[in-house]
Amino acid sequence: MNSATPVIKKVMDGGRISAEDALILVENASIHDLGSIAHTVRSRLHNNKAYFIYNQHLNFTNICANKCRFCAYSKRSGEPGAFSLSIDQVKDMILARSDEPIDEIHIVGGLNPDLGYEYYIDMLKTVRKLRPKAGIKAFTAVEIAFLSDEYGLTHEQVLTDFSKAGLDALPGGGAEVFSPRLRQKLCPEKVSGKRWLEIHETAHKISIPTNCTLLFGHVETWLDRINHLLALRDLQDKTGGFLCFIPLAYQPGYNDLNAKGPDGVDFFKMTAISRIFLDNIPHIKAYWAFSGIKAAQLGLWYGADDFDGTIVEEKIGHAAGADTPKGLTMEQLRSYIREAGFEPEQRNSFFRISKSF
Ligand code: V47
Ligand code: SF4
Repeated sequence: MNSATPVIKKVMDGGRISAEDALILVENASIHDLGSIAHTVRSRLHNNKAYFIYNQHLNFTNICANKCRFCAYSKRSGEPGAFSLSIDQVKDMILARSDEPIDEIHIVGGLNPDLGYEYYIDMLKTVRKLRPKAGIKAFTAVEIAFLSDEYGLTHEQVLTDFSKAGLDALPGGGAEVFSPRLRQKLCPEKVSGKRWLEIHETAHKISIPTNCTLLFGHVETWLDRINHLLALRDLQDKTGGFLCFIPLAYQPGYNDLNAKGPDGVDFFKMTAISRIFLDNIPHIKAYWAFSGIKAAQLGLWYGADDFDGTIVEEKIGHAAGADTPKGLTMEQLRSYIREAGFEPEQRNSFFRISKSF
């Protein structure tokens, strides 16, 4: 008997698998079996639905005090291509699309010490005023930690100030891989995995929901990946505040890491094991901007239920050579989902359905 058989049975019976079980699955189950059980789990939760959102990405600066080895987006102040948007420029970017019924503004940036704490508050208030009904999903735990250190505030204070200024949710970036050994290699200046988790726990405590991610397909092993998923699942057992997990496919261009990036089989196995293992996180995202549209469509058959959104315009993966479009229209999103064999459901930042088709 294949050692994966009892683990497959456990999943099919609705049981929770251990980290050891997950390793057995990824090492011994065929990609078809993995896809099939991930699809069963996904269908129990979401039937034939696949979600998407009308969103706008806003990257307000690429100047960053860190130098993560996988990042092609960040620049030093004064370097050619370095930029920071003024609050008026942020306003213009939001106003330029005021005729579109955008449901979410996704805001992230580098760690730029020249902006000041009030800049963040002003930006949130400005966006909230111009887009009173949209969800504002802004600032990774890495940015929250940076502001807390820079301005001598607790994580809770920063999150509370931001929530009062309009913040609705935190994106999942900055988690990378929690292994301290790998973080030392990949992003030695970045906050530890432990602190990333603490910030999300604090956000959940004060009713700010968050997303979570894993950057995969570079120098990490399956054991590193599963340990990362286990830390997320443990926190979710405690707080229930994660909305969605996003396996972020590493983009290998123009950065110092010199790693290859995941191939198709790796992408589908990673998506499937995420759905199977994270039995307490409601949504798994197939992030088309990093995986490619074709892989994201098939990702919906390997456990994913969310297709992200229009984006316009994705900058972080594209700086690292992503060859996907920088954005999609709502019509394109609907038709990619339909052509993949699923029912498109337009959602908001909290994954509440705003429109069925
Ligand atoms: O934290 C940086 C990653 C993240 C590369 O929460 C890279 O809904 C791949 O977190 N290859 C930001 N990834 C993106 C992110 C995200 C995106 C979409 C939706 C949500 C959400 C979150 O991008 C960073 C870092 O992990 N990143 N460089 C690279 N070369
Ligand atoms: Fe800075 Fe984020 Fe890039 Fe790291 S991944 S260098 S923290 S912008």
